[in-house]
Amino acid sequence: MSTALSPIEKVKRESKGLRGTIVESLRDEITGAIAEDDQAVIKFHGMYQQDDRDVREERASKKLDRLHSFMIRLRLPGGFLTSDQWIATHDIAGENSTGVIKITTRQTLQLHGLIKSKIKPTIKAFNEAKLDSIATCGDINRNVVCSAHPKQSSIHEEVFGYSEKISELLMPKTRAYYEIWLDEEKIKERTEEDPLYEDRYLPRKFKIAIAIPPNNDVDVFANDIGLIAIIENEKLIGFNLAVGGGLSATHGNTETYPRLASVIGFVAGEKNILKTIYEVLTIQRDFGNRSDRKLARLKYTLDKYGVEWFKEELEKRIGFKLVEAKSYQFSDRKDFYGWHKNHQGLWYYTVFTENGRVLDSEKVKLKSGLLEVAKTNKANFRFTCNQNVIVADIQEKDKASIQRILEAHSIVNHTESATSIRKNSMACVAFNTCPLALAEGQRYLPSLISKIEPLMQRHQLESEEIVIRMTGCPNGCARPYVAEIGFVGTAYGKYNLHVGGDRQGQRLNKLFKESLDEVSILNELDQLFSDYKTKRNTKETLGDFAYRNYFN
Ligand code: SRM
Ligand code: SF4
Repeated sequence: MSTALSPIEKVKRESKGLRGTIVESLRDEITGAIAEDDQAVIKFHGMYQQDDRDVREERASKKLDRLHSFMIRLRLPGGFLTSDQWIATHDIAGENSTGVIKITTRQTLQLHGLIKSKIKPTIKAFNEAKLDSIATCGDINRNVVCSAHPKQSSIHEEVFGYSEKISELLMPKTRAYYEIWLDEEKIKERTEEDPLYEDRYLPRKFKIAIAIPPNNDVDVFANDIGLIAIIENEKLIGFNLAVGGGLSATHGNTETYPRLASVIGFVAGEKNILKTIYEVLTIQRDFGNRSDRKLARLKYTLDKYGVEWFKEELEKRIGFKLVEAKSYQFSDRKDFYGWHKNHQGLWYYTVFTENGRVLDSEKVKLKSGLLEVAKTNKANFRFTCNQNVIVADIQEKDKASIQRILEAHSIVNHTESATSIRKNSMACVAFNTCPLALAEGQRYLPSLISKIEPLMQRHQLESEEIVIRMTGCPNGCARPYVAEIGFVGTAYGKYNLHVGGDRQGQRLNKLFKESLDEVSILNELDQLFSDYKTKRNTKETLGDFAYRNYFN
């Protein structure tokens, strides 16, 4: 096994505080791309260089360069925007990108298709709206996600506050973002010492989620750190700490695997909670694999050294013992569509946003409708890890007028008429922008679901809320390994079929059939639904049934 540092390690260390040669790359008008090393550095500023894969081959045959553009991802801890910020995002998307606003599986927004010269104006415009994209990509802590729906609990605001505090705590200290994109003057004397990230940052990306039981809408166990809010007598008393979750695997590389986070204890009090999170990162910084990026996530560090070792090392660094984990129970992992009221009497409408794509279609004028809602200034916007938007914090007196806007743009009808399986589905971006896609994701799943719906009807299963997810490659961006039915792309038009995940995201599914085309997928599902219908136990979910029936 090689112990040489991976090339990205050198790029990070030599990046002069994440500056690299981005400024020079931006000035280069000969190409729409940026220098190779800068492509790694720019990720820490929340951007990816991409190219339009639909035209890649055609352009190559004409000896043309790839059609480069950039994707930008916002930092939105807990997934919250004010109405003014939504309007700004809408306008920026229209002026600078493809126009589609993409809600991600980590509760934030992405814009695609920015050409190089539009990056700076985009970041400036976001900055005016008090939004940034710092550290949403790269080997660093990413967007901190939090249970989305305030109906969930009276302590929602307090827990949501933690997502902001954690995000702040784990931000890089460099001013590179402000200098490069916002023309902040470079002050030579300014020290940029970063005790957490030093100059090497983390060995790999790092993800944190906070769940408020009984809903695991954030898929808390799929994260490097999962915090499970423990509530007693309507008060937040602290969090159970889970570490070492991560989903990616690489086809053909048996050293890689999805792993759910292990719950290692309970921690109370803001100071101790933040200290604990911080030190989990320092352990990963110091012990994570910096040679092989495929084995560099915290889950591999944990499995290499052992959970007990990890706990001891953590307790040494934090200076106190973790308490034994408290009991908790998850009963769901879903979004509560339609209207709901929270404990303060404020109203929330969760809009079904298929695969998180906010755009106007013939059926539903989602983008125009949300803009009109925002213009009333009577609602905020919250995003969910199931890729939906919640029109939020609406006062009783304003509810009827918001309802009228949602109806006029067919948003209510779209949300109410979608089938259960569609409303519980998710797909990753994949083609045409993702450079790693082997198969389609969000462009294909909706049509596949249209073919699965009649099967469900035939077996009288249409009211079942089965969690179904698809990704265009094994990286797992739509978390297919914790779905009841998961599709993982292997080649164009081919998917591995995984079944047997539970409904709450507490058990990984298993590979059931390999590299199926559409006809085979539908045949397999037909058989699965038939078995389920005839052999299931009372109230048994499809995932539990499949696990019991096929793998035990
Ligand atoms: Fe992801 C890489 C999209 C959530 C695991 N992911 C990518 C890239 C950036 C491709 C790349 O490296 O160039 C994709 C950009 C596509 C595009 O054109 O937009 C991409 N990931 C997404 C999003 C947008 C999917 C979506 O449709 O919503 C999600 C953005 C989340 C966010 O807002 O930050 C997204 N990615 C996830 C998740 C789910 C999660 O975090 O809950 C996972 C699995 C969980 C995990 O991290 O283990 C995930 N993405 C990956 C990986 C594998 C990481 C690993 O451990 O090996 C990669 C590839 C990599 O990092 O090398 C990846
Ligand atoms: Fe791209 Fe693969 Fe992630 Fe889908 S799962 S967005 S194809 S990296």
